[in-house]
Amino acid sequence: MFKVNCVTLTLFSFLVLCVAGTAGAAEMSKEDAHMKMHHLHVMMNKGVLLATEGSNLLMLSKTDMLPSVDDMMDRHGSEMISQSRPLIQRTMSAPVIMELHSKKYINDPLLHYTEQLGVAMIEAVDSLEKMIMSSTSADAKKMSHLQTLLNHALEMAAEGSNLAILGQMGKTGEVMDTYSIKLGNQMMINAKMLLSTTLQGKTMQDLHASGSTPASDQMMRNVHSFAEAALKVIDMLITMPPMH
Ligand SMILES: [Cu+2]
Repeated sequence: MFKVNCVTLTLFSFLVLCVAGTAGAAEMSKEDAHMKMHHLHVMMNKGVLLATEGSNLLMLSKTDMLPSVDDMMDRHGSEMISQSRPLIQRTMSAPVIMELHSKKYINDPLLHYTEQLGVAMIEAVDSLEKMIMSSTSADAKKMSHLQTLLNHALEMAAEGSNLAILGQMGKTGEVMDTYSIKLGNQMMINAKMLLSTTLQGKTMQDLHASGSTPASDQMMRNVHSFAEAALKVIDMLITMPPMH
């Protein structure tokens, strides 16, 4: 009788441990995991915004429009750009990502997506860090203007993405959530249109015709490599897997 009880007790303990083990592995629900990933996407978008806003300040500081603040603008812009990459990289290696890697979400498409998005964003930031901000020639000034438009396109996409994510969190009631998602999606689509209009517009064509081509001019080459990287990010933001 005692033997049977022992076996029963052992089996019972084993079952309890199994159930406890399963409960431990499932403590992060899929919804919870996706919510965490989307929080990271908001931070990554902020990383991109730091670089584009910094780049705009830097370009403005080279226009000699207000020399008394040019130095400050230059310093502030450079600082913002330099904070961008660490923010994106730190987010990509956040403890929650490591946690997801080690659990059942290792094959979750959203985890893979986040990594790819980070890589694409770093490429765009790379491009802004390398940008030559010379505005001495008339063509260089025009290129700065076009770069501002391209920066704005990427900013609009990042901000639109954040609005869409905010709506998907589902915390502000159905009417506002739906509005937030719709407005965010529209901003991302408009961002893509702005980018391609800037790249293919008459001003760009005239610059190429006047000799400032990607092959002959370093600044134009930078503008185009940024546009390519920015388009990749915008496309990825448009196709971000929804939270639910
Ligand atoms: Cu061009």
